[in-house]
Amino acid sequence: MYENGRILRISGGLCWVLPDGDEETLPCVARGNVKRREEGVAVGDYVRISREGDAGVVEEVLPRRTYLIRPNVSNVDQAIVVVAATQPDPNPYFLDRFLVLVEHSRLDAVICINKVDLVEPESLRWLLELYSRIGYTTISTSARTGKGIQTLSAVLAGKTSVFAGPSGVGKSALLNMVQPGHDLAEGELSERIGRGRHTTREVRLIPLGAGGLVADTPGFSSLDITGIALRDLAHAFPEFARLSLECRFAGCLHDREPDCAVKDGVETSMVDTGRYSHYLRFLEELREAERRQYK
Ligand SMILES: Nc1nc2c(ncn2[C@@H]2O[C@H](COP(=O)(O)OP(=O)(O)OP(=O)(O)O)[C@@H](O)[C@H]2O)c(=O)[nH]1
Ligand SMILES: [Zn+2]
Repeated sequence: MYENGRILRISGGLCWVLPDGDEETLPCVARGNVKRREEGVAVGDYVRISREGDAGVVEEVLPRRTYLIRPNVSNVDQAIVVVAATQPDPNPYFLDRFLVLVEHSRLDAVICINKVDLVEPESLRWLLELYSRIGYTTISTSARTGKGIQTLSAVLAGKTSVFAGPSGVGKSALLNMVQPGHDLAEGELSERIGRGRHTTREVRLIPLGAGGLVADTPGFSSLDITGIALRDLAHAFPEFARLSLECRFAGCLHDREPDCAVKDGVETSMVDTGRYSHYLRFLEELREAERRQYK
């Protein structure tokens, strides 16, 4: 009889599967046909297993809904894109770049402004308003004071999430707040198998007390957008995608085309000028990459 489960970790040639309804992972080997899969086996995969004593066999990998590379993790529902209120100051260009990658991977994006203990709440209003108007869930947190951590836990509950965002914004600190002690277990394990604590290792999904799973390694670290097709870029801007139905041309790139509803939206302040200028910069970057490729 097969059981369903989820791969939380792959190491030492074993898949550590959390069977549905269980608390402990079960070490499993992959059946030959599973090993030979072109798509491979990844952390986050939903699998069917058969149990053999204290171990098991991965018999089948179920179709993936989403798939991220670096770190390789499948079936992620949402990315928590973290920016700092200050230290470092929020950079909307990089925030939009993360959002483009998240949208292109078909994940939901949640914007988390951390380190709110360091600023007056008023100074963040523009950022929260800009992104919530587009439709993003936004939360404000402090990993130092604990403000907003309950809200963050509620957002993570029942879903599979990755943190993303620039260096130094507090991604590790937030993970430690939502799941205290996950780091400790990691250190103990590394010691037991005789490696330093800071050796690179595979991504892991950490089960949260409040339900849900979160990757212990941030996603979208490369920020490379060149895999995105020109015509897909605007789909990664939800407010453009909505307006583009009104553009005169079906394939409108919202650049130099006449009768463009997105450009009209910039004129009437329906579309934020900063977001639009970031879009044009990304578009130019993609065109440049295409030119290099065909030269
Ligand atoms: N004041 C304040 N400091 C914070 C907060 N969250 C994190 N920090 C500090 O910011 C620094 C960076 O935090 P990290 O959690 O390492 O940031 P990170 O995003 O994981 O950084 P990388 O590992 O480089 O990607 C540390 O010194 C933290 O103590 C916060 O909410 N308030
Ligand atoms: Zn257009």
